[in-house]
Amino acid sequence: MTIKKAIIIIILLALGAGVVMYFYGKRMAVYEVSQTPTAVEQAVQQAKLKAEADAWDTAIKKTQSEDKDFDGLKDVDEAKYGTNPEMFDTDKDGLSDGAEVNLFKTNPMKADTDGDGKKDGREILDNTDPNKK
Ligand SMILES: [Ca+2]
Ligand SMILES: [Ca+2]
Ligand SMILES: [Ca+2]
Ligand SMILES: [Ca+2]
Repeated sequence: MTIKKAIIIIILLALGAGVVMYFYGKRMAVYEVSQTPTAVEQAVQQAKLKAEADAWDTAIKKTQSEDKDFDGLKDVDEAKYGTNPEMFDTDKDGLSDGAEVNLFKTNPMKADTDGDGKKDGREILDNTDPNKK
């Protein structure tokens, strides 16, 4: 092996090592960036959370403007049924006004819709029909 050949081999080896180190360094840089959220990503995340919170807030306010006592019956409907728009369970039978009207079809103004001596809420718990004696 001539000295010239040996030098060329050494240069090639050095180049190869340099290329490897170069790509390794780049990969590490990419890895670090992907592990640490950038300020932009954090801002985007925060904006998303805020938008979500705002959406909830709007939804709650909208519900409250239509259904003050959150019983599932809108204020306009409470006026129709004669129930108290500020009372969750107007006849105090254990069922909310909304549940009586929409779910059980019982009278939201009468604690004992069928008059059998058992309140509507009790009948639902006992699995009996609150609309039938
Ligand atoms: Ca209501
Ligand atoms: Ca009720
Ligand atoms: Ca009732
Ligand atoms: Ca009853």
